[in-house]
Amino acid sequence: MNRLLDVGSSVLASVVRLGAGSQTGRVGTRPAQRLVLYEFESCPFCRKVREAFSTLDLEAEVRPCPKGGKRFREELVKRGGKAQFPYLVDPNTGKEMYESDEIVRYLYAAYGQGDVPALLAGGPLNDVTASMASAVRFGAGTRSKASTAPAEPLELWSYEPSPFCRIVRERLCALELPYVLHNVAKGSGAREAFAERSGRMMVPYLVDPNTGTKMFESADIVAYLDRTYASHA
Ligand SMILES: N[C@@H](CCC(=O)N[C@@H](CS)C(=O)NCC(=O)O)C(=O)O
Repeated sequence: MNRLLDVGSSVLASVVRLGAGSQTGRVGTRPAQRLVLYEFESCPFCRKVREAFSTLDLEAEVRPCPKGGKRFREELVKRGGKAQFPYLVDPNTGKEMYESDEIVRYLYAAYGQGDVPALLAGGPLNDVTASMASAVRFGAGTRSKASTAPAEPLELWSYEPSPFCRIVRERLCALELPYVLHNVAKGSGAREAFAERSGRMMVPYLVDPNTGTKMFESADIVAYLDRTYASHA
């Protein structure tokens, strides 16, 4: 896709969702262990859950499940019984669940302050705008592309509505690359440590422990992911 159209449509996706996930808020108890999320980037229901993760300043171990993908879809069917996304696993409480609205309510009860903000609460308007955000991205991050599985999950510093982070998450998703999602929205308690570690406060930032790669710049990251993991049969 032409870069201008790519970035412009990604900005539009965030505008349609009124920037949900750009700022932390109503943050509560911190989980001892990272939560696990089966999802795919363009799924509107998964989007609402990722927005909640970003707003609640939570990290996730993301297992991308694009359509046509095998790596984690089959794992989820064995685990939860069906291929429906999103699916949350909380190793801290042993809870596992389908249904985005239920997941968002659970996250706010366990790791927020109870109430769910209007922008993330259930309701047709939120589902429609979350779907519109996928439509303006032409469904990027929906279908799998053949790839080699990494031995270790990658790590991405991101926040949900960043147009550049979205472009990277879409590719991680299409390639079914598992990754640790470090959310660093405005107000995040993780920002300072991240800036110290990476040298500047800018996202997306990718660390690939499999190759020792550390990099900024969405276009470069996407090119790196394709070069390193996409199958070129
Ligand atoms: N009511 C569910 C709807 C979830 C849903 O319909 N997810 C779609 C993706 S957007 C799905 O899992 N489709 C099956 C598939 O992708 O194979 C929720 O809010 O979580």
